[in-house]
Amino acid sequence: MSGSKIITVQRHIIEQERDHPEATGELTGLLWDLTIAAKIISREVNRAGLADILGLTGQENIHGEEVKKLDEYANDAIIKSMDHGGHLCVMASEENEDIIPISDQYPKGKYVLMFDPLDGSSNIDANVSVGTIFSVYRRKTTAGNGTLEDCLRKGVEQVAAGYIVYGSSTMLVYTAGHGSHGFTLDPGIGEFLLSHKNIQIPSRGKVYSINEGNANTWDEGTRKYINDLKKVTPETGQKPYSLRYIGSLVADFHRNLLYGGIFLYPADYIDPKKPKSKLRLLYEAAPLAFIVEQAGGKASTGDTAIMEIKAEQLHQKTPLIIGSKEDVEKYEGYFKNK
Ligand code: FDP
Repeated sequence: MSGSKIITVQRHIIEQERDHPEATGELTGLLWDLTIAAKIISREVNRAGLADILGLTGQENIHGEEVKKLDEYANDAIIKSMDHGGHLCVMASEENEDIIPISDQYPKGKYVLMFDPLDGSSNIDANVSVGTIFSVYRRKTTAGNGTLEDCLRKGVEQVAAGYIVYGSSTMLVYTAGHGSHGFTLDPGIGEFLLSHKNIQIPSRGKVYSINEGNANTWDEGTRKYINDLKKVTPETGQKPYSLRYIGSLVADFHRNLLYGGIFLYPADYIDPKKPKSKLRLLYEAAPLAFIVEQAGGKASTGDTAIMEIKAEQLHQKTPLIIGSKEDVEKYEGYFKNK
């Protein structure tokens, strides 16, 4: 074992809170509860490949209950870990059409939790990394049950955000506004240990991540930008960027956060009067934007900062261009001049 300190996520959150004497400890409790949900989901995701032989999905389990699909399982795990802690007044999930109230039997807290329980779940049968994304806001209403108004927010109002990537190991990356920090789950002791302190995304990367099959649906600016990334200019030494696209947002984002690069999911302009986006503002774009900004990167629609968009609907969709600062800024130049 090397000489560096071993810091669990719990201790890290508590120490961050100590730097803020006004903190009540509620956010610490909330984030702690979330790590429990993350461990439960991680265990289940790791067993996914055994589903057919052990009869884990689509059949009845030993209690006679039908076993749920993993995304539903993850959704339930988060709701059941979070609803009774007294930290939340309302939740919203990518899996639920409406807001999720806190049951009358439980105390209400001052925070709002929004989450995508298992993003990229269409990849799960191929053993590709998937992830959970979460976002925390302070409530706007003052008492009782939280409302839709508490959920329809601007990214800049987030107090914490994070994701868990279930990959070759399980990692949690979170920010509470003081840098983005990464923790790796040690399955032997069941603890997330600090492995990536104060992550800084390189200001420029060598990788772009986009579904190029959609090229014919892109706006002119995006098409030109992607074409230019592939150019070779011997005079300036510019080499083509490499394409890396897993098709699982958390996994693509996580790789680019650590190595540098740009992830793009632009709008579909097949009908130029009605551009259509795919990714969700509240459950995907805003939390990842908070994390990337805390790591020195940038997130944009092409002409607007993701963090500045006020949600009008719970499941609102947005274009998402996210990653290394210089790469995102360069894209914005192309997008504006399209
Ligand atoms: P999925 O459809 O597998 O759930 O938001 C959902 C998402 O995955 C992201 O994780 C991923 O980045 C994106 O969709 C992939 O979309 P395309 O298949 O259209 O490339």
